[in-house]
Amino acid sequence: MGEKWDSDEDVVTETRRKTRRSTRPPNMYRVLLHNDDYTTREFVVDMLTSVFRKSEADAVAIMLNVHHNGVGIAGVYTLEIAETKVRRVEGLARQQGFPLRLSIEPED
Ligand code: TYC
Repeated sequence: MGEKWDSDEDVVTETRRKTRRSTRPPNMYRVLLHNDDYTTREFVVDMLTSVFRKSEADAVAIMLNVHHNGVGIAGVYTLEIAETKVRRVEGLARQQGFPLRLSIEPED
């Protein structure tokens, strides 16, 4: 009578909810790279290889795409990783006096 926490129903409900939460894929975010007239091509390629782990060929292709179209995708990550990469690149860029801009947008 009135035993609140040991019914089979409670145990099953809590177990299922936790399992579902832990297996849901994380929300993903695009890191966008914006063109400007001052940041060197070499800096952009170097940060794409070092921070975004692109191959040299992919880095050059992304840089040229941004140079010609104004904006392009540097990579797609969870929010915390996207924010960390943006902060690292902005730090490197400012150290060298470049106005390079990046932004983050939800993938879906
Ligand atoms: N437009 C720059 C130049 O001609 C190169 C560049 C490419 C800068 C991509 C920023 O996100 C960028 N030096």
